[in-house]
Amino acid sequence: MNKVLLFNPKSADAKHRIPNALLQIAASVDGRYEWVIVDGNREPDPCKHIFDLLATGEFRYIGFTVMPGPQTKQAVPIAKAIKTDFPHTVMIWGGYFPSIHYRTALDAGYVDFVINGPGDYAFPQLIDALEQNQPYELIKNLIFKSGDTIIRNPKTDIPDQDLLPALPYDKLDARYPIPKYLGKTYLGNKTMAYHSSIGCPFTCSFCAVVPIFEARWKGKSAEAVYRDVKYIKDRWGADAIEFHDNNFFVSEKRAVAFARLIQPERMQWWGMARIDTMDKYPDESLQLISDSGCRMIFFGAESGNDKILEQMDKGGTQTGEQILRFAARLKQFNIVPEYSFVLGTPAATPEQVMAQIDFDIAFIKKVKLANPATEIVIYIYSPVPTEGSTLFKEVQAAGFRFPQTLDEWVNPQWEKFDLRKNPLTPWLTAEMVDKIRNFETVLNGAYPTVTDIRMGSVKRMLVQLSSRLRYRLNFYHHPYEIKLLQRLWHYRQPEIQGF
Ligand code: B12
Ligand code: SF4
Repeated sequence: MNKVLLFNPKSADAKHRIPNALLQIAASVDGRYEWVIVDGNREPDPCKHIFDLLATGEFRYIGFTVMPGPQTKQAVPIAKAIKTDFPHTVMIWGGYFPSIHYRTALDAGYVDFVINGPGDYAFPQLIDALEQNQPYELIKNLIFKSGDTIIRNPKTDIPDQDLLPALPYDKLDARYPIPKYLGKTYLGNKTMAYHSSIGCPFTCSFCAVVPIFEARWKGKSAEAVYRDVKYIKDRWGADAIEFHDNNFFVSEKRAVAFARLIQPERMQWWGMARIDTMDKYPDESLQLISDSGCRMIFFGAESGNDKILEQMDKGGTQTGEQILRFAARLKQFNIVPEYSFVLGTPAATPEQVMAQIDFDIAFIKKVKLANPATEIVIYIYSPVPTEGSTLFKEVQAAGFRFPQTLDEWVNPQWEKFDLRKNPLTPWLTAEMVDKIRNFETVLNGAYPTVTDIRMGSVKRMLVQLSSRLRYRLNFYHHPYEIKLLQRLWHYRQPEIQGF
C-alpha cells in the first residue's frame, strides 16, 4: 500500500505550534495508511528530508497544508521540485489558501487536488479511491480539474467534532518531540495550541473563514476538549493553552462547562471571541471563565465606526458604543481584552478613506482610556473573496485583483499583503499606510504588549518615555526613535507572530 507524506511549510521563525491541521489529516488515515508528517518549522532543510523520503519509492500521496504568506512561499518551490523529480506522486493541497484560491493552485499544473475546507472525510475518501482505482469525481469538498474545466464539488456538513478520531500526538512526538511545541508565552512556560471547534456562525465580509465555512460552526464537547488538554498536560507537562478556534466562545454553555472542568488544573488560557456574543454572557459566567485561568481574549473589534461595522457585516449587533463599554466591563473580571482593528477599508473618495482612518485612530485612543490594559492589534484590510458581500463588490469595483499565478503570490509584495502590513489595494495611498503604521508604532511604544515576555521593565519604561508625549500630542510622524528601539529589542508583533 502506498504511503502518505504530509508537509507543513514553515509558518513562523520561532515559537512553533503543533501542526494541528496536519495532525487531524493524519488522524483521518491513521491505521489504514502509513503516514509521516514533515514539519517545515522543525526541519533545517525540509526539501531534502522530503526528497529522501520520496526516494524510497514508498510514498505516492503528498498533502500540503497552506496558509497565505510565508507558508505559500515555502510550499510553491518545494511542490514544483517534487513534481519535477517525482512526477508519479499525487499532490493534494488543503487549508485556507488553496480552499480560497483553488483556481490559481490547480492552474499551476503541479497541484492535482484541492480539499476545500475540512479534510477529515474527503482526504481518506480520495486516497481510497486512488488506491483502488475507483472514481473520485463525487467526493464532497474536492476540487480538481477535468481537462481545462475546474470541478468544485459540493461541501459536506461539518463533521461532528466528537466523532473524529483522536489526534496521533504520540506518533508526531516520535520525530518531533512535543515539548518543543510547548512554547514559553506570557500564559505559561509550556503553552499548547489546541483547536476545539471549527468554522464560525457569522459572515463578516472581510473574513477568510466565511467562504469556507459559510456560517457553520461545530465544537467538540467541553469534556472532549478537557480530555485532550489533560492528556498533553499529564504526558508532556503543558501548563497553558492557546485556543486557535476562530470563535471559541460561540456556545456559552460549552465555554462555562470547560471553565468548570479546567479550573482545578490551574492552567492559564486564551481564546478568540466576538464582543456582541460575550457581552451577552452574565457576570457569573465571565467570573467563572476568569477564575478558571482565562487571562486574555482576542476580539475582532474591527472599527468604532458603526457605518464601517455595517459594511463589514459584523452581524448587525456590534456597535462602537458596545466596544467601549465591553472593554471597561472586562476590567472587573481581570481578563485582558485583545482588540483587533481593521483599518483601510474602501470608501467613495480618498478623503473619506482618510477620514475613516482618522476616526478609528481616535477611537482606539478612547478604548485605551476605557480600559488601558486593552491590547490593540492593528491590521490593514487585505481583501478576501467573500463573493456577494457589498464590501467585496466595492473592492472589485475599485480595481483590486488577486494574483493569477502561484509564482505571483510568492513575490515579496504579495507576501506582505497577507501579513496585512502593506496591502496592494488601489484606494490606499502611501500616506494612508504610513499614517496607520506610524500610529501603530507610537501606540506600541506607549503601551508595549504584555505578550512580549522578553521585554523587561527597564526597556518598557524607556520605550514608554520616548512615546507617551507623542501619543498625547497626536504626533505620529516619522517615529524613528521608537522604531529603532523596537527593532533593537525585536519587539513582538502578535498580528504576525501569533497572538
Ligand atoms: C495557528 C494559526 C497560525 C499559526 C501557524 C500555524 C501552523 N500551521 O504552524 C501562526 C500564528 C504562525 C499563523 C500565522 C499566520 N496566519 Co494563521 N492561523 C492559524 C489558525 C488560528 C489556526 C490554524 C489551525 O491550526 N487550525 C486547526 C485545523 C484543524 O483546522 P484547519 O486549519 O482549518 O484544517 C482543516 C482544513 O482546513 C483542512 N486542511 C488543512 N490543511 C490541510 C492539508 C491537507 C493535505 C488536507 C487534505 C486538508 C487540510 O482539513 C483540516 C481538518 O479538517 C487559523 C485560524 C483557524 N482557526 O483555523 C489562522 C489562519 C489560517 N491564519 C491566517 C493568516 C492570514 C495568517 C498570516 C498569514 C497572517 C496573520 N496576520 O495572521 C500569518 C502568517 C503565516 C505564516 N508565517 O506563514 C488566516 C488565513 C486567511 C486567509 N486569507 O487565507 C487564518 C484563517 C486566520 C484568519 N481568520 O484570518 N497562523
Ligand atoms: S466573527 Fe470572526 S471568525 Fe467569525 S466571520 Fe466574523 S471575523 Fe470571521
